[in-house]
Formats: sequence, structure tokens, C-alpha cells
Amino acid sequence: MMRRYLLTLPVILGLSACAGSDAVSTALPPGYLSAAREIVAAADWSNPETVTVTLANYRFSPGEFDLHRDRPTRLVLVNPTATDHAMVAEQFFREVAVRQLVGPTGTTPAPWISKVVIPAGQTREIWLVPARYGAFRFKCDVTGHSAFGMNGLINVIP
Ligand SMILES: [Cu+2]
Repeated sequence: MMRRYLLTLPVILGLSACAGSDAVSTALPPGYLSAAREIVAAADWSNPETVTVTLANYRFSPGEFDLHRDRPTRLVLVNPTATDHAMVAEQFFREVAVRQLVGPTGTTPAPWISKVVIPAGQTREIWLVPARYGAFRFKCDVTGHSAFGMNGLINVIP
């Protein structure tokens, strides 16, 4: 009986937790790409590579995908669910130059970010240039969602 209670509790927390807000900085945080603004300014944004990731309860689809180093990219995050979700990718965001966040309410210049919230029923875009090779984990940090499977992997390849 007791064990059953303990297993049920995270589910309740997960469904009721809120996603918080974007983590965006206009000043260079420690460990981030200092040349982000210069990389963004030098990139050709006329034909960015578009990668779409759909958020579900509780997974990212695709859960693993490739991005190309030095290629301007639109990372489109679609949340068709009735639940707020987030994309948190601390190491990945340290290694990319972010031009802007795009959403229903407009465009936010975002040189340095660590988290993007995708509210229920909305789509957000992150315009970025991957600057270093690697395999980078990402997750949704709403309570319980990562434990339920909202995790993924981005491979930055040539
Ligand atoms: Cu989530």
C-alpha cells in the first residue's frame, strides 16, 4: 500500500507542474560561446536548414536528430498537446550561436539561452548556428516529464 502511494506521487506532480519561463540572457554567461553575436551576424539566413521536433506527452519526436555545424538552422518546436513543455539543453546551448526565438507573440533576440518553454498548443522556433561538434542531451524539465521519457539527443555533425 505504501509503495503504491510513493509511485503515484510523481505522476500527480508531473501533471500539475508548470513549465516556468524561458531562460534568456543578453550578457555572456560563464561557459557560453563568446562569439555568438559575431557568428549570427556573419551567417547567411536566407535559406536556413529547418528541423521540426514535435512534443508529446511525454516524448520528443524525433528523440534524436542531426544538426550541421556552421549551418544556419531553424529548430521548430511544435507542442500540439494540452500540456506546457520545455526544452532544456544546457551544454548544447553553450555550443551554439542563437540569433532569436520566434513564437506567436513575436521575435526575441536571444544570444544566450538555456531553456525554451513551448506552451500548450504553441510553436516556438530557435534560430541558431551550431558551432561545435558533439552529442548533446536535452530534456523537458517540467516535473516528472523527463522521468516519463521526455529526453533526447542532438548530434552536431559536419
Ligand atoms: Cu514536458
